[in-house]
Amino acid sequence: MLGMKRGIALLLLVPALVLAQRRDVNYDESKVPKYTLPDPLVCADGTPVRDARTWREKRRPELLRLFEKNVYGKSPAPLPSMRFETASVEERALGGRAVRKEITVLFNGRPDGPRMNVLIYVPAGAERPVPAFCGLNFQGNQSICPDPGITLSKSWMRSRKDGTVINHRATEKSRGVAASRWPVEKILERGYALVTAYYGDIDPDYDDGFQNGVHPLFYQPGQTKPAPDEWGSIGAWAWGLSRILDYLETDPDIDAKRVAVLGHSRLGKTALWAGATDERFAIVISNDSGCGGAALSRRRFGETVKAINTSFPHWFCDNFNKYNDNEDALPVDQHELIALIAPRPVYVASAEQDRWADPRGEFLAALHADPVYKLLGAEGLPVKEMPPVNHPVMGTIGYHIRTGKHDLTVYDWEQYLAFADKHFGR
Ligand code: GTR
Repeated sequence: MLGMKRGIALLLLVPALVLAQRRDVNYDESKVPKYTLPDPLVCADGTPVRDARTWREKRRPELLRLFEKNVYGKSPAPLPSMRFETASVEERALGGRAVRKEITVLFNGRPDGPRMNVLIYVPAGAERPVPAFCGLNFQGNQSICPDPGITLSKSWMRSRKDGTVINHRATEKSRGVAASRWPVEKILERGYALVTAYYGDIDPDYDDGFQNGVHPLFYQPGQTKPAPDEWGSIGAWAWGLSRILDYLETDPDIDAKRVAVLGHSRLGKTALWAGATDERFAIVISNDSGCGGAALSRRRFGETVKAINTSFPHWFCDNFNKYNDNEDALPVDQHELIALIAPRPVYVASAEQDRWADPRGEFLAALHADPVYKLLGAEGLPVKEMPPVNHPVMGTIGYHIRTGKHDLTVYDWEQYLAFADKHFGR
């Protein structure tokens, strides 16, 4: 009884706490505290990194371990029993403009185990293998395009008042609801394949103590949840992107050496971590990823480490909680996450009204990753100051801030297509 009362009191308290937090968020540039960023080109033992070899052999592995231990947690290797099954192929999808395929990834090889449904559109008539954009979606594969041939997701989803998700299951009404974020025909016309999967197939996005999704497949005897330095949900989603790439390496239609990984918001954080941990991703694109993504944690502008750990206790590893209101103690900051992608092309995008994600902090992280790109002989970021809105810059590091709100838009995609054309030599 007492437990129940406490439960109810907590239930009442949590939204109040979240509100209080949102009220004292800092949106005032003059109130950004003074901070010193860790130098990506100085090792933990003080050794300066003056050549590519020291970066590759010493500093890069060290930074990767620091991010695993303190931020996202360490992810396991895939199970040898993992299997791919072709669920459907339609040679004349989208009025003949595309081949549509659906692939099931059985994470432990068993049909009753967790599975991910991957949707692939390959441009019809293109010379194959083609390069691809690959990213997770928020509301099921059927949400990205009104194509009636896409299998409706049966996975758990957050219910929505608009009738697209009822009782945690997607409805027919959800077909194409996210189409503005996925300009499929434009991507195909430009000669790229599009590869996507629902992020909840890998791990449903709520705090259940990691009893569902892929985490339990990897528990040691007696283990019931990830250790403080083991993967949270972002780690799992990024791991899932790598499993999609494992499949793409077996698909003769796709050039797996030219796959750009992209994501919006929490899935932008995920795309960056996937690109940092898996060097097979040739280009990495972060759309409005914010705190725990491209934005510098030490700025404490908009969403903070404490705010994100409070609202989403399952996204990062448990050790990340040590940095709530304690950002200066972090042995890394997010510019070093971008640096882990070097010298591969990376694009960071912000939106003017998306102050919660700290656009300036996202730009500065890209800027402070630049020395690593330069050390490795890449062009890096071609500017030193934040460009005006709607003025994209594209070196090996790309950046734009566009007008408008937190979203993934056709404008964003136009820049990503141009960036991929540039780097894939098209
Ligand atoms: C917000 C969260 C952000 C961002 C966003 C999203 O509530 O605070 O960090 O990830 O969700 O993913 O849409």
